[in-house]
Amino acid sequence: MSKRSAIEAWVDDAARRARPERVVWCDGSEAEKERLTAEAVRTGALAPLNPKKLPGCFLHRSPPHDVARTEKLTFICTPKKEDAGPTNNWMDPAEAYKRVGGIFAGSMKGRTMYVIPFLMGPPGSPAARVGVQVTDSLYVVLNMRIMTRMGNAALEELSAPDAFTRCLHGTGDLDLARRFICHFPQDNAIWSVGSGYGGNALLGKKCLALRIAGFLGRSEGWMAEHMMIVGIEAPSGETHYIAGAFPSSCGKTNLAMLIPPAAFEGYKVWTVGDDIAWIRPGADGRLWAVNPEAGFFGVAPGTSRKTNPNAMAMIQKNTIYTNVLKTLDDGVWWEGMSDPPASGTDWQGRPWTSASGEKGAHPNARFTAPAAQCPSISKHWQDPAGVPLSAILFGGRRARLAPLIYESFDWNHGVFVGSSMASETTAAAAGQVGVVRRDPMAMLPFCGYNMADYFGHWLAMGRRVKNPPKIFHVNWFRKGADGAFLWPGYGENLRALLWALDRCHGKGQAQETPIGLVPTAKALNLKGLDLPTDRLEALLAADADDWRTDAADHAQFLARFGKRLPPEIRRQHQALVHRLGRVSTPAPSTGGAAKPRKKGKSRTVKN
Ligand code: SAT
Ligand code: MN
Repeated sequence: MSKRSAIEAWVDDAARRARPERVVWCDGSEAEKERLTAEAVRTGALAPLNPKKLPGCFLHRSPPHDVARTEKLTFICTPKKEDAGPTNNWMDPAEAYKRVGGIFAGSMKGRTMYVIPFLMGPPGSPAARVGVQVTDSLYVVLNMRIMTRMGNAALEELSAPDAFTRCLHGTGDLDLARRFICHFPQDNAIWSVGSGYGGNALLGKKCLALRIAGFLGRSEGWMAEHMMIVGIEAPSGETHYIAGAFPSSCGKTNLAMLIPPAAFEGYKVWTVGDDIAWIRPGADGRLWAVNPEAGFFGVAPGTSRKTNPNAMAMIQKNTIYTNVLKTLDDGVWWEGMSDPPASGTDWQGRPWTSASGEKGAHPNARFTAPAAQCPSISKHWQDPAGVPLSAILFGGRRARLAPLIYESFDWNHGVFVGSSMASETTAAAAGQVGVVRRDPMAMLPFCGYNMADYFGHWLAMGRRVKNPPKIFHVNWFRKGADGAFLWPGYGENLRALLWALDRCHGKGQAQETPIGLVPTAKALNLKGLDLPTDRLEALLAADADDWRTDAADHAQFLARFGKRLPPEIRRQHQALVHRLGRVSTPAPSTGGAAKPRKKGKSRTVKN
């Protein structure tokens, strides 16, 4: 069998089902990009933008009911329901193939079916994986071209004729009643119909690189995580890498591209990835991470020259903008980018004025830009071996509860901390925004199998490596009694990252509390930052009552997994409850070494 024959047979099968007028194989070339872009402009899928201001940039507007991932319509189709677990929607594979197949049948009549071979991961990397997506959406093709290595480059990497993920996508009629995003981990296949948006339709991203890859990684001994990857270069020239899991729209892109505050001259921050990390053990006993993607599908609102100058520089050319406002001179704008223009065309194509009080851009408006255009891109971002991880961060949006940063006691406790993650929901997924939900490892919507087994896999990975990264929890979003954020965030987050790296190197003062190791007030480098002592104390405090309430809520969440929950996670929970009951959580002391408070057994821990 030739390398292409299994792909050809599968594409023929897809074409027999969808009955397109023609089938076009994408090669990933520049000439093809020009041709397809012109076609997208002709059909209205893309609108040209000002070629002087934004060369090679285009605007796409989605129908208003197709602007975010639809988690309710996303299914894991394992033969046994228990294998999908209580946190996933499950559908019997036979039923899913029938239902989705029924909607897909004949859906491309009179249309073109594009065949996109694509590679996730650096070329030549043992971590890289090939997928083939069929789709009738030019918008999807042009986004996949940025987000993956598309075309011949992917076919060259195919290790065996059958070694590709089958990604079937059809736009359908976009009716929510006929929208399904189905994953078949056992078949290495994804069938998605009825949406043209982001994670629902760019099947290399969440569907392959997290849900299917996670399933494969579990049996093959690696991890597919919803993590950005960043390198911090010290003035000495040494660079250390950190991976961080945060839910969608919680600042992974900003963190991966941060600019050090003025007081940190000589530090450089290098971007490896902003959304997904594939992590595997290296021969040296450390964990190594690659970014499987080739571009950034970032949230536009809130992105500005102040919050993320690297992203702003990156998206000035060759970028697809989705659901942003178009200015009168064919530029783009979104809330939080700059002072609003007086008028323009909003994300739904309607005339808009700044006085209207309406949003110009959708809160989940996006830019799709090639990673290579990012000024802070790491020279190792395509390294086949990846980068070695010193630390892993878990974080969410939590107005209360979690301190700015704390360190877990060890790997297993870190996994437990990851399992306890919670965050306020954002516009990246359809549904209510701002409600706190449990989102372990930021993987709740992306875990392709039973999450209890996923926790087990995390625990097992820790046993496999001699020098696992240290695990921290961060919260940039804590608010004071007045409802204002306590921490300035953005570039200033480097201060917390440097404390984490200090801890990895046997430095950095910490205070032991029931929840983990919290920096002493003096341990954070606050040079050049005007942060009143009471704000710092509030940022680092862990209120025992709040934590007891949270532990009870976490227990309820964990109970959903029943007997399948690894005993170690239960044991960690019991230990936390025990510590919280026994020790009153101290507020951090501002006077250097911490003093135990009340009956507490808190102490300063060197490392
Ligand atoms: O829509 S995507 O899943 O691609 C973006 C996100 O939610 O992180
Ligand atoms: Mn994401």
